[in-house]
Amino acid sequence: MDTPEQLEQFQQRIDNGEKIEPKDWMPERYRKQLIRIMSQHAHSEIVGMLPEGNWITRAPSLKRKMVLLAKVQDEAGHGLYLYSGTETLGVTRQDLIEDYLYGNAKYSSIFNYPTLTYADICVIGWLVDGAAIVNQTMLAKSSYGPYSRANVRICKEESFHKKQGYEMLAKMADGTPEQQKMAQDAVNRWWWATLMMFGPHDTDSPNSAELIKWGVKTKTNDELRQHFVDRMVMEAEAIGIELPDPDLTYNEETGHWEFGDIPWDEFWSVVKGDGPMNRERIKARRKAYEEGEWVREAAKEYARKKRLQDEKAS
Ligand code: FAQ
Repeated sequence: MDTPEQLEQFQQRIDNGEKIEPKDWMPERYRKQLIRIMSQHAHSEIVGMLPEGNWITRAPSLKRKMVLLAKVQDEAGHGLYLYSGTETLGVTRQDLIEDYLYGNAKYSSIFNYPTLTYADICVIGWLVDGAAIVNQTMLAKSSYGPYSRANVRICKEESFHKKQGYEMLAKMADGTPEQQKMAQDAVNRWWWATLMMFGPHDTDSPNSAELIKWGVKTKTNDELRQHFVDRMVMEAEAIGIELPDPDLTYNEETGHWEFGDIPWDEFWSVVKGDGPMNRERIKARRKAYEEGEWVREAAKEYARKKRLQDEKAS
């Protein structure tokens, strides 16, 4: 049981801006919330390789193929830092992955949409990585040391991802009428789904207040979404792309762009497993996990033999 004194001292550390490290005392609920958010983030990075991986063999040039390969590989790396970070909270990677593949653990709604043309790859870089950076720059200031440090590194890489997506989209938007149409069509399909990545409105977000009190999140879902929209309006305009929202209006008083209603029914349907690609994504991940069993076994055996050898040698 967490005592009131322990909770008070813990809150004091958070309010002083100290980082909490794995061996420090923490409330059980703080540990549980971190496991939830960090593992959801890790699963998202891994499943997020699928929509883009779909286009590696069909990239339009060798240069684009190399960039996309590097990007997808970076996402795998992010998943690995995040699983390692989550393991510092006393859970095993295997349990986390199995909870996601055969249980109830969530991953980001955004990866349950299909990538229909190469313009979708440009838009994932620009919008999806762009949204991820806004969210994860905030998480880089998180109170939990390992999560904060993982996000610092992730954001550096995501920043390259966003730039390559924006550069490709700018080229397409300045290309032939067919390319311009492809670029606009991809933005039209991904815009609302990207706004949903930030999670429900603050009034419908059961976790936000607690996460903010404990410094895991330092901004709310709506604050981050607004920051993202304000940036994207300028970036879209600069390359001649229209955002598919007739209600986008600049409010002189607040200095922010107001936007239309987000289709929340669609969001909750995707979160509950009924999005366009949910079943296909989970099937692909289960197949990879089950077919990789022998690799995990071989790695474990190698580590066991190496440990025995090292013990003998010392
Ligand atoms: N999708 O109370 P809140 C990336 C759930 S990585 C699915 O507001 P919270 C890199 C939420 O879990 C993208 N479920 O929750 C990349 C909760 O359910 P629960 C992933 C969602 O935690 C780029 C319920 O709704 N990033 O893109 C979503 O305070 C390109 C109520 O919500 C992270 O995971 C959603 N969008 O805020 C890779 C960052 N939103 O668990 C490849 C870490 C909400 O109570 C290519 N996570 N839910 O049953 C976070 O920042 C937060 O967890 C939020 C949600 C903001 C996602």
